Amino acid sequence: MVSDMVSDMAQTRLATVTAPNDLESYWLPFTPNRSFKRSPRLIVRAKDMHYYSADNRAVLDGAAGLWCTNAGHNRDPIVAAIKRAAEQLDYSPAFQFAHPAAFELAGRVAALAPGDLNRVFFCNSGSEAVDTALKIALAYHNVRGQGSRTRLIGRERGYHGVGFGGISVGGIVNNRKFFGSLLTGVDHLPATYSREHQAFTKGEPQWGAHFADELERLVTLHDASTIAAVVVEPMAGSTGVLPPPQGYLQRLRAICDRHGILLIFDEVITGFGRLGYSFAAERYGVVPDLITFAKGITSGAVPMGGVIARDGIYEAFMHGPEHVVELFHGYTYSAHPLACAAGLATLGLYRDEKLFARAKALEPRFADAAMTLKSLPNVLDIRSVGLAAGIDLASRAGAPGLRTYQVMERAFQEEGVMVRAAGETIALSPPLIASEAQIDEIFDKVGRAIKAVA
Ligand code: PXG
Repeated sequence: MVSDMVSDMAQTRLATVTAPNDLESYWLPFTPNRSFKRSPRLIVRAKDMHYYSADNRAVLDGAAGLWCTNAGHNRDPIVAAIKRAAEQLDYSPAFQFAHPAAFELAGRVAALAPGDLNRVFFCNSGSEAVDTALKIALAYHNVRGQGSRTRLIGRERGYHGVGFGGISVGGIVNNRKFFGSLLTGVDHLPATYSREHQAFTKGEPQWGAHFADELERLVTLHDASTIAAVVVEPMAGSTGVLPPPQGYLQRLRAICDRHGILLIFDEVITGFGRLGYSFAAERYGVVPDLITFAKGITSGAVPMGGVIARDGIYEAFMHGPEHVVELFHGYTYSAHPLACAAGLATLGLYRDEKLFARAKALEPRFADAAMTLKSLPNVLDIRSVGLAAGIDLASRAGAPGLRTYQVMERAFQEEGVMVRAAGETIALSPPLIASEAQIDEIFDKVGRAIKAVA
């Protein structure tokens, strides 16, 4: 029979795939594949503050993976919790059924969030969290009879993942220009950064709150009755660590309130301690309507993301016949048992080791260490907030991004520290367990790498 032949062939292929150890099959994300494959950077294990490369070199993690391993790597309680969960319940359907750890984790996340941000929707990544939040915002207005509110406002230099929603409200040209017309009805606030007014600021710059008033301009242009939501990162991470100007987020909140526009904080990076608090919303004393999170919820150990909504948003959906789905949205792996187990263990570690307070206490030391690089060649600006720092380097003539790429490579291969190269910025965001000595070590090593490629 044909079907038998097909399955025989498939079986043969499976049997013959015996790890040819070829670098070609894997198409790496957000990576220059050809240069990577010429000189691969392979990580084979990790523990606490260090990675170990394939040639068994210890590499200090200056970036918490991709801003996610906030509790450090391979922490025993997280590993044990994942193991236990895998043995007990590999999967239970996310729709129409649930498992206890999902409720427990939602409750713990809600307890960390400020104000009446009490309802937690789970997904598997920051990109999904952003799409989920944008959809909740649109549907919220719709179920309240304000279906004309369809417009979404993002911000230049914003990063909100790579779904079509996220790249539409995002403000990074390379993430947008290849991908067609994106979502329609999107507009953008200006970025809040000005080197002229803000260079070498520790923490939130004094200058720039007025950028929030651009939202009033967009309301005048489009009319509030067409605007559903504004989404911003409280601190823009991916485009180079841009802390919000003092008073900026408060002003955005006030303008949104005035016009019935939902305010979404994308806290995929700022959530879970990066700025010394559970969420940036707490640091800035601003309660948004929706918070997106991911990354630090499991310290990167299992993919997970989610959205926290204020009570009133959830309640707006709880109408109509009780057997009918209220929000037509969700993922096969929403609240996956392994992710929930990892999340619970991670939040336990944050609590037991007081890691958010630790990040806050380390902030001045971290900022001082960052600023020691001020006079190195090609350094144009250094910004820091919480345990995050961005170092802008002058680009090489005709080769944008090359200098930071070289610093990243040199740092990894020669100095034994992992950093992120984002455009013309080197970004640093170590796990919150970093010691003072390790913070100094990170900046010493980065400084040597910057000098080496000058
Ligand atoms: N929102 C924000 C604010 C993010 O920073 C996402 C959404 C998307 O998350 P996922 O899980 O879908 O990747 C992010 C992700 C970097 C870097 O080097 C930043 C991110 C991811 C990878 C690298 O700055 N942020």
